[in-house]
Amino acid sequence: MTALLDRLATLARSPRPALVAEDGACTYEALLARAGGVAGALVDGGLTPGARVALLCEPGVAWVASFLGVMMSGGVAVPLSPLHPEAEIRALSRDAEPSLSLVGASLAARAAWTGAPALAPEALPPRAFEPRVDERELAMMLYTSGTTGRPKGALLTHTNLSTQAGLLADAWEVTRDDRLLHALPLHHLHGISIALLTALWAEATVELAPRFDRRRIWERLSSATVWMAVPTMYHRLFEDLDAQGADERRSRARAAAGLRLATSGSAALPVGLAERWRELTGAVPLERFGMTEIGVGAANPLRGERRPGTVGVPLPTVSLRVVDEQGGDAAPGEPGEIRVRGPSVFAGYFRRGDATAAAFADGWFCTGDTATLDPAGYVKILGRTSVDILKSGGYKLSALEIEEALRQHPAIADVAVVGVEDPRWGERVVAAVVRRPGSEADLSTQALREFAAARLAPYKLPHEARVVDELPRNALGKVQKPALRAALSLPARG
Ligand code: MLC
Ligand code: AMP
Repeated sequence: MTALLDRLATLARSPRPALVAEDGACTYEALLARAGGVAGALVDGGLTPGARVALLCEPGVAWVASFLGVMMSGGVAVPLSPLHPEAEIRALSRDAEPSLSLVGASLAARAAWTGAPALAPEALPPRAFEPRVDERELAMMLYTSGTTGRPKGALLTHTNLSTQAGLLADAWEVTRDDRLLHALPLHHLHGISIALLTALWAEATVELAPRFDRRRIWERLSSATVWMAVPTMYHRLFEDLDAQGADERRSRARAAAGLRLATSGSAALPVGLAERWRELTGAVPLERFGMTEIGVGAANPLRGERRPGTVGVPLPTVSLRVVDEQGGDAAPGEPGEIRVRGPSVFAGYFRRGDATAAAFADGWFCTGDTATLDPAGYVKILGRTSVDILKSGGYKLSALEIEEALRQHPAIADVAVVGVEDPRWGERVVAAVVRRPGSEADLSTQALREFAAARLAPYKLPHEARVVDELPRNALGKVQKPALRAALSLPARG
């Protein structure tokens, strides 16, 4: 058995509230019976250990029961997002080749997009199910954008998920008395593993918001003890706060100050935003650094000194180095690449032995993040090594994937996508396009967003499109993105 499933098995009779969501509320006992129903149905449906199961549900009890059910069945959960357009679900499903899919009743019309026989989790009768799963087996595959046009499936084992949940529950002292307000998307590590599984590990209650709705989050914060967010959410919360009258601002400040813990991750938290949260609540958010492939690597302490502008110190069980260009450990304060080793590091990319091999050096996972380590061991992230990886609102985006989608436009001869620093999104996605001679099509930002929306999730669409005469290229024909930024009078990144 696995540590996480073992722990959940001990909660199979727990009357404590596990979830409060749009599609209902349930105790641990009810949640695990529903998860058992899903696991049993998958096994009855012929699922073999290690086979992939696509998961397409709105956030809610059905999503969580489905996810846990796949884990219990020995299958590999492949969470897809209701935000994804048809073309993206079909492309990811072609890559994942799921044996079965679990598609929520409200999304039943999309079941065919997964290319697999679909079960509706709401229709599966609860039952007791005893998992027979080994720690080393795969539990989940998450699609992550990278320096190739197509997202890659990152494979996470039960050990990865158990280690992470246990580590974070310990580090953040999460207990059954906590109530986590959860508004993160459920197709990425932050929402699934860092937030949801950590809370379930500790038998805490999770309030799953159907989406990030600023007003509703402010309303619900007063009954939560823990809030986990990406920096853009903090920015959006302040935008909404600033629009309120004095009384409402005071009452919201009281709600936020009542939280035991507010964390930030997935992108850099601007120091000014951290300080505003401190003014409001008395403490800066606990900032931590993570990645789909490694889980949370470093975190500021719950009780010790939180240093704004840093992501804290490596978590126990995480070995973290900052490696200079010569491949040795960088001196304190000197920049280098963050490399990580330990039980939370993933098992590799699905059917991409080449990419997996390229991601490791001597057994260390190479994050592509540039950072310094100070003498006290605090990690400060300076930026990323690749210009083609952007972070907008906490989502990792591949410039190449967005370029590929725009290149399908008949009036676009050439295109390059760059990230530009932005107070709300962290980075804004700007596309420079070259018009095909003779074409008169509308290449405005709105027109290109509408065009690309059929191919890409809404958060991948360019915030801005600029028509240029040509793209600056070097002698090898590679677009010079720093020069392009300068030509567009966009500030340099980092
Ligand atoms: C929404 N939009 C975005 C966007 N999010 N555009 C660019 N980047 C984004 N991140 C678009 C919408 O489609 C919409 O377009 C317009 O912006 C306004 O949408 P909204 O719904 O009002 O935005 P909002 O709800 O405020 O969304 C912001 C957000 C969301 C922060 C809630 O982006 C989000 O959930 N981000 C979390 C990403 C995440 O979980 N990353 C974790 C990766 S794991 P239009 O055209 O309709 O106007 C990881 C490891 C780790 O990184 O360490 O955690
Ligand atoms: P993802 O691939 O979506 O899991 O995103 C992981 C990436 O997010 C990391 O490689 C970092 O670039 C970035 N990231 C996560 N947390 C932080 C943070 N606290 N500060 C800066 N960057 C972060």
